[in-house]
Amino acid sequence: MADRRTVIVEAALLGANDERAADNRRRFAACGVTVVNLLSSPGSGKTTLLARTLADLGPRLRSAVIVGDLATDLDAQRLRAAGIDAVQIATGGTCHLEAGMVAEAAGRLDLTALDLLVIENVGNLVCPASFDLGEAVRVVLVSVTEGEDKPLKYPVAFKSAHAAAVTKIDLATVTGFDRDRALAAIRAVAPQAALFEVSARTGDGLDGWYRYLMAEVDRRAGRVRR
Ligand SMILES: Nc1nc2c(ncn2[C@@H]2O[C@H](COP(=O)(O)OP(=O)(O)O)[C@@H](O)[C@H]2O)c(=O)[nH]1
Ligand SMILES: [Mg+2]
Repeated sequence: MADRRTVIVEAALLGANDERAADNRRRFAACGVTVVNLLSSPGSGKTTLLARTLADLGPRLRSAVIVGDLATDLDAQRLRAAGIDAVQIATGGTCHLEAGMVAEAAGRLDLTALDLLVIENVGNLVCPASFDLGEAVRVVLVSVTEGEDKPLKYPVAFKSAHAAAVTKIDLATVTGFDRDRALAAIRAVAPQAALFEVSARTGDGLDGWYRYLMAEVDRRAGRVRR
């Protein structure tokens, strides 16, 4: 009985979230903004990659970030220090962002003035995977310091991703990172995902990642860039 009640409550929660996510998706499309939901464990390098990416693409792309954490606005402060418009959501203990929180935060931005809105989700490879935020593109990061098996252990986040990036590749040698095993693990659970290997520190691999993002933005804006 207890189990059945748990399942029913979860289904209702997810159903309500899905409706709000569908509202968000319509609103984002109407404003012509490409929305990316960025998922990873805490510390995989989401904020660092975003700060560098959006600063580098700044001349070509109007962007902003909604960032979720359990507490503090430290990430929003870091992003603003890099010249990026950022709105912080403090979830107060909730381990993921929900579509309603994103709707409220998006209301504080002029969406029509943006090409790209990135949502940095709460650092967690489990809960955020189940909550649609209304994004067009879902990206999951896994760093070389986390071990090669994480995609196999936390498959839901990878299965639902349009793109996956291995981060901190500048640390691969020192951590004894087994690249072939890691890429095979990602490929096994996320054969659909575009795959990148990047270092936000050295800049390695960022070109391909930038091309992917720009192509996603241009596709929605109906532009062809050469
Ligand atoms: N060596 C190296 N360290 C990185 C890289 N990206 C992030 N870091 C470091 O990893 C730590 C966590 O990064 P952060 O961006 O806060 O991760 P988040 O929790 O996923 O947002 C910080 O100390 C960063 O300086 C990278 O490409 N190379
Ligand atoms: Mg962060």
